[in-house]
Amino acid sequence: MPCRARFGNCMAEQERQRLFFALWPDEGVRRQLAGYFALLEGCGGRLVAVENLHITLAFLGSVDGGTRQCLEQAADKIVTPPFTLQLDQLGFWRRPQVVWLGAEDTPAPLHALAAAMKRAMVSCDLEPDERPFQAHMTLMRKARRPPIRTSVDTLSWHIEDFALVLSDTRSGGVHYEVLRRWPLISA
Ligand code: 3AM
Repeated sequence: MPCRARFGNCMAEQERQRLFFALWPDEGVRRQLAGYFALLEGCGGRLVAVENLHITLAFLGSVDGGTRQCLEQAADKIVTPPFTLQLDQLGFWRRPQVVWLGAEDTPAPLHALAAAMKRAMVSCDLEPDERPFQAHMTLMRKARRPPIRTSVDTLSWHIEDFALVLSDTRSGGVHYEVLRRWPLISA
């Protein structure tokens, strides 16, 4: 049946949402992540709210309901085993002005997951980021200086799922809402 907006039942065709796939920490990991903020005191930027910390797997942009459905169906088919990410490095990207927490070693399942995300995007007619995936958790935005220390105490984060997240910009700042999670599974 064609969509007629005035009948209010055409969500799939009408409403666009700004979405991304992410690794989403639980409360325990978030508490540990907040411990790294003290190392960024001289960087001069704005700390990311603890409840917003995440690792982006793929930024999807502003998508309509049909595309969201397509992406969810593609995510249903992703088979990647759980893995542990050893977060052990602070880094600074000068141009986007972000300070991030990352890992010296990216586990193979994380590379596989990021690659699967790109394939999912292509299968839903979206253009994935051409740059190679670099796992990072943004801790600070609008940073002016790099952190003094780059090698930091390791946080071992065991990852058992990934999430589809809605990004909603409000007057008080950005708000993220986890819409759905998929468990990581071994073949
Ligand atoms: O995880 P990070 O901080 O690297 O910067 C945004 C954030 O990345 C990024 O998507 C993540 C979740 O919001 N992002 C926002 N707008 C973007 C855009 N137009 C974007 N990435 C690429 N293109």
